[in-house]
Amino acid sequence: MSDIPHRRLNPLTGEYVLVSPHRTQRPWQGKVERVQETSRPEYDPKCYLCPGNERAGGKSNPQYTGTFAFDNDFAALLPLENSGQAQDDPLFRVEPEYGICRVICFSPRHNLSLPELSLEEIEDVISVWTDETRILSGNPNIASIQIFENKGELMGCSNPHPHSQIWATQRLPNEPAKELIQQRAYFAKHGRPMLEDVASREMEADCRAVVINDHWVALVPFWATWPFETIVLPRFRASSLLDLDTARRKSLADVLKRLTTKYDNLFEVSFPYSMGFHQSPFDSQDHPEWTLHMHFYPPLLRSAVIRKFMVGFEMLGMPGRDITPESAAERLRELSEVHYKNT
Ligand code: H2U
Ligand code: ZN
Repeated sequence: MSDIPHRRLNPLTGEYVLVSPHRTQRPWQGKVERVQETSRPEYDPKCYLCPGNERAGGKSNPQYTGTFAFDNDFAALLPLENSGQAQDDPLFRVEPEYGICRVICFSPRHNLSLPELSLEEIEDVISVWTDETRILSGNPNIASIQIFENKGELMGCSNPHPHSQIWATQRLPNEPAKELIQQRAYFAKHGRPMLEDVASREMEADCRAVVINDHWVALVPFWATWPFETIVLPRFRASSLLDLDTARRKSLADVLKRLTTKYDNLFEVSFPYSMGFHQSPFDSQDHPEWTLHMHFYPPLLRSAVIRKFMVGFEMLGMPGRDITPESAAERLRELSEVHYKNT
């Protein structure tokens, strides 16, 4: 199968991806292009996320020394319930949407990124994500919480200061909504959560796993679309961050540090991506079908500058890839877990 074009089903979304491995007989023959990374200061007086600085919205940041969370000054959603006008037209439907947008700084240090933080610092970030989830999920108008990091100019990130965002909404956005339908159907048919079965099958198969520890596995999914896409799965039952104890938060920090270090080492560049958690809906129903997981969607393909574009057939037909998920996983697995800046 590995050399012949085929399509693979993504059981989480119900959508297919086209795999065309014959197009890259030797995917790594091209020379690795390096980019000169400009070094950034620990503190940037012009950065709106650095401690003590004034933000674009006019508020000032405290002299924070660890993590720092605040309401997004330019929120995409407003905390006003049912304020807008609904329009029940089959062709021009409108539904008002309520939401809360937060920004979470990982560190006061302007020039660090996730893999460069200590394990304790990453654990603190996970604890803040968990606390935010607890508070937001207690709001009766919130049903879905997206925690994500947009990293790198390539991903449209506006500021290199290490930070993530949270958008909490009244309804499920498209991606979690698809995942809910698919996980529910699998659970109804097999009596087990889909992603628990994926994690145990992948542990047996051992050809797509990239980083493993006692509680977590990070792997290139069988159905990956982006060249070096990964999914982080728990090896225990959990449907949201609220289900993690201290040991599991600690070991998640370990997996995140090792995975993002490998990512940086792949092309020796601070690796751009969008990553985030998919937690169960917070809609006061039970969600035995749902497994907490993280997606990493990095755009780079062959070097620090050559990225994948989702265009042409991929926009009009279906997403596709040339290098197989198995060869991407092998490549990531071989990489060192010592950050290239420290060697
Ligand atoms: P990125 O993660 O894409 O870089 O976006 C940073 C967020 O920070 C963005 O949503 C917010 C923007 O609205 N922001 C503030 O809340 N205050 C500011 O002073 C500038 C940016
Ligand atoms: Zn900064």
